[in-house]
Amino acid sequence: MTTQKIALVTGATSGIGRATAVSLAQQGFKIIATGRRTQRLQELSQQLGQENVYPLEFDVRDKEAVQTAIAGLPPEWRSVDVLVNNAGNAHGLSNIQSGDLDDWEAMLDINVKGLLYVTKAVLPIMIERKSGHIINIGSIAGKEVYANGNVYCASKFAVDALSKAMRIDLIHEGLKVSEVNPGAVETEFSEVRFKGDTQRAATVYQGFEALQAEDIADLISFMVTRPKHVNLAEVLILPAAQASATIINKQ
Ligand code: NDP
Ligand code: 8X3
Repeated sequence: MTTQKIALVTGATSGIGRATAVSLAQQGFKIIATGRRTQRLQELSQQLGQENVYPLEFDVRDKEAVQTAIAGLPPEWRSVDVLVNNAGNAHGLSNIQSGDLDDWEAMLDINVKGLLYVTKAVLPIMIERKSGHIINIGSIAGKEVYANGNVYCASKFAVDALSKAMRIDLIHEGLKVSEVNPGAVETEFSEVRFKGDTQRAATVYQGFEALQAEDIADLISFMVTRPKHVNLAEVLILPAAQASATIINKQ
């Protein structure tokens, strides 16, 4: 059996999840990398070494697929020490009266229910071993509502509530639960939000120095390598130019 710790990172095909997989691998973790884009999972595996990465393709909205994939982990990959619930996105940016039902469902299904499905599948492994650390990726949008953010903000407020609830419920199982709440991070996030409109997406990060995915990955690596008695329970991480969800010092 391996003595290396194992981290399962959802949404490891892009942005924060991908950078977290790379950073944790550099810290000596073996990585179960999940996402829908198989090709990208294979590329990550090639980059980090096939012995260090177990690519696991599933859509977090599909609870059977999530359960089957995690239950089917080979014994040497089963002892998940760290779960990074990162997979998620915003879909659209419009007021409540013109919001799109499919967008709303996608955000609630992926950001909230998907996080729950993955957590439910991984928890028995951690509880059995009385050890594990869950990191949920929330957002500043889970702390403050902003104009036209409605359902995305609601999904991240839910992540905030669930992180607090998990910390309470899992304390007697010996598990740590933490939440990372980033401000603006330059990833594919805005491309997804604006449905492939790369020009509009680029304007989000113009005029200031946004966080990079690696900044969040550094933080997560730090959090999961603290001594056993320490839990950084909740961290709000912003670009230096950002003061709130909507106040950004753009030049
Ligand atoms: P990216 O769009 O770069 O990455 C999103 C990741 O989520 C991809 O790996 C994608 O993988 C995965 N994902 C999306 N939908 C699904 C699905 N249905 N099933 C499985 N995986 C899915 O965005 P970020 O890296 O920025 O976002 C990561 C997290 O950080 C999200 O939870 C986001 O809300 C949060 N966040 C982002 C901020 C930002 O400014 N960028 C700020 C605060 C929080 P694939 O498409 O291959 O399935
Ligand atoms: C992503 C950050 O401000 O676009 O969660 O909602 S924001």
